[in-house]
Amino acid sequence: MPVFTTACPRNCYSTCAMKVTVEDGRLVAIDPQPDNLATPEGACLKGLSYLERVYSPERILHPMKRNPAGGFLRISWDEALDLIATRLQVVKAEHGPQAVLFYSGSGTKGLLNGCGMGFWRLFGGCTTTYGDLCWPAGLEATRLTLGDNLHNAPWDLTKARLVIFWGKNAAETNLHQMRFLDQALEAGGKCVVIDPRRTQTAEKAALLIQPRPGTDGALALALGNLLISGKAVDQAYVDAHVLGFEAYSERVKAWTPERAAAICGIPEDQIHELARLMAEVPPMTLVPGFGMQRYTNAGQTMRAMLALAVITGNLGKPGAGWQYANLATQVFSPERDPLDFYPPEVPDGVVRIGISTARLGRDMEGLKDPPLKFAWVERGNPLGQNPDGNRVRAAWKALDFRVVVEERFTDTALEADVVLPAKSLFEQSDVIGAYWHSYLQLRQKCIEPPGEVKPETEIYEALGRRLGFSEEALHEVLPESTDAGIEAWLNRRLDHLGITLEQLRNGPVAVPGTPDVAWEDGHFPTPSGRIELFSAEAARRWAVDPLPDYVESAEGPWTSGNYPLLLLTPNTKNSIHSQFHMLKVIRALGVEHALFMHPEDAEARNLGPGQWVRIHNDRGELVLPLRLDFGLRPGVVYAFNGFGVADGGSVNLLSEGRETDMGHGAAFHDNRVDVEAARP
Ligand SMILES: Nc1nc2c(c(=O)[nH]1)N[C@H]1C(S)=C(S)[C@@H](COP(=O)(O)OP(=O)(O)OC[C@H]3O[C@@H](n4cnc5c(=O)[nH]c(N)nc54)[C@H](O)[C@@H]3O)O[C@H]1N2
Ligand SMILES: Nc1nc2c(c(=O)[nH]1)N[C@H]1C(S)=C(S)[C@@H](COP(=O)(O)OP(=O)(O)OC[C@H]3O[C@@H](n4cnc5c(=O)[nH]c(N)nc54)[C@H](O)[C@@H]3O)O[C@H]1N2
Ligand SMILES: [Mo]
Repeated sequence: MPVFTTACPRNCYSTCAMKVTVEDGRLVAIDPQPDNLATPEGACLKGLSYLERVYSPERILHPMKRNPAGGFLRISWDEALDLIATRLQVVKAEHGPQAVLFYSGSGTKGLLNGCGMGFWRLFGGCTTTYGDLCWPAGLEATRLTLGDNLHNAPWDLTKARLVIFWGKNAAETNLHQMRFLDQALEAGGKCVVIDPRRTQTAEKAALLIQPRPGTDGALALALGNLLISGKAVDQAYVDAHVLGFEAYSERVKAWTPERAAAICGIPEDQIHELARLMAEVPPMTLVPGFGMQRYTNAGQTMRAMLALAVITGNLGKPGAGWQYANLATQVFSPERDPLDFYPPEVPDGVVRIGISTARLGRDMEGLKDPPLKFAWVERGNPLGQNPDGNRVRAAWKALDFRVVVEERFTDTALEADVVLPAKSLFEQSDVIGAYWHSYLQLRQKCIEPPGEVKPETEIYEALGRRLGFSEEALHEVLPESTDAGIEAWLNRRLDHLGITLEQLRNGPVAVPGTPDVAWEDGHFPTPSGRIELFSAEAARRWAVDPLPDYVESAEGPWTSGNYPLLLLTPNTKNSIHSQFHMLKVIRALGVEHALFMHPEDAEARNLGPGQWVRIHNDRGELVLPLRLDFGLRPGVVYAFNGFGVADGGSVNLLSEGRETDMGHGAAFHDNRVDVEAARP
């Protein structure tokens, strides 16, 4: 039976290598591919559930058209493409190409994803988004400080003696990291977790700090103060590499542990204890997650946290560092760098990069000259995953025509005029990178697409012909759609690295020249060439204080209005956003959309477990069953993101469309609500 080496392309830290067995053209087994040293144990439950997902009866296998009487009707590819081409020509003639919105999400990784924008340029242009829902505040904070986003190899964590998971729940979102943590702990290391929730990761912690959401900046500044006054600074490292240490020292003086404890709502002792660990247990690896960078003060918070690794000299050494994002695999140059989150200063005249993805609904409604009329969505589910869901839905419904390329009926696809069936990861080859390890991997074609499924490249090719584009023009932006054509296209992308597709077919290949220890050479590509605790660029670009600072997050203040509870909407183990949780094998494990609350808050509202509750604020409401969580910080509630109308509605019906202070991210967790019994 043929066995293929491939890799999971989901937007996830682990990006696991897998061995896939195919029998009679059907996937029959998924096994570990141990050559990826970051994921030798193989895929998680989600990865294993592809055996169900690919053949799920819920999968869309044919083009579908909205039925005016409700639901969708199967149509032929010819009818679907003719309909779309006609609508596109009308919109272009009446309003110009920029009346078309091209929206792409993070549903899958791959170099071929770049073809979409190539097609829309050929069309004459379009409108698209800037910013990103995921991680840009942290990326930008790190880039401003260190000059780039790189970190030590995943397995280097075994050498750390103090590991701090700060706003990261690796036990659920980066499972493979836990094995390296266990090895560090077995060798005598200690783990600290900082999270308002007592997560699965916290079960490994010697110290759990549960700050009030959005206040980590104050905690970090107080820790800086204690480290300096306690003489825990690595002065030689600071003298050699750091810009702005004096100014930073002055800044943190005002941050007494007492003041920070009051803001964070934590015992002062915990701040002293953590400072003592940071001073006495080298090497330290800080592992910040994406939790605290989903607030309006996120970038400044992340800068304040990163300063702690910098002043203690915990960079450029084994077992030390700041493990936020490792962009070593960003070695390809697509048309527009996916990490270029900023709207361009000079419009390019063809593509209007005019919508902040964090404010999708409001910005879509606000566009003029031309207004938006048509939308094309691929790899994304904006009606479920973008903030201010009601506003996004209203803006979406106000369009004349909507096309969604999808595997299944998401909240967004349910509101489309035409839904085109999307490939799965096993049905077209592509090369994928990662953001935790530095392997390039081949996401290899193992089976033929089922039903009438076509990969996006083929959809664009067929649509382009309908629109009258020449073969020559089309194939400047798209590969030939045969397997050989795709492979030749991918091989050309790999040329400059001296890596071939044949090598990748056998297993993951690390990007040449990536060391296990980042920043060992002490070269920091910032404007000054030094680590910038003081960043003039931060101040100029984002209008923030040039030093790390604590500013209250938008909905953070203790006294905030009518809505007393802070709603967090993190990720959960057996789902990736709006993917996986609908599968039977996953449901069997009890994945459910619920509101989690501390018993004290439930008691104060006379609510009990299992009861249906209404979670509400000025933006929207959601009715979910209540679950009690004794490990949660009182005053904080949470519900997992990723669920949609089929399970009662997305948590984003409650979130504001609001950007982070830097990087044009989305401040999802900056979100106040109240909860009451739902009326029967
Ligand atoms: N199983 C699974 N894995 C995934 C994903 C998934 O959906 N499911 N998604 C992938 C993607 S796209 C991403 S972005 C990553 C995200 O993975 P993580 O980096 O782990 O991020 P989150 O789950 O957003 O939040 C992490 C933790 O931050 C905490 N938190 C929230 N607010 C604060 C705060 O103010 N301070 C502190 N200290 N903590 C806070 C939350 O309680 C949560 O436990 O995971 C990736 N991996
Ligand atoms: N409230 C709240 N909201 C959040 C977050 C949060 O923490 N809280 N987290 C945010 C984060 S970190 C992220 S990354 C985003 C993720 O949000 P999105 O980028 O929208 O991601 P997904 O739901 O993972 O995937 C969207 C769709 O892509 C489809 N898809 C997968 N592969 C392919 C393919 O090859 N082709 C096509 N055409 N489609 C495909 C899947 O079927 C899925 O329905 O959500 C964000 N939303
Ligand atoms: Mo994300």
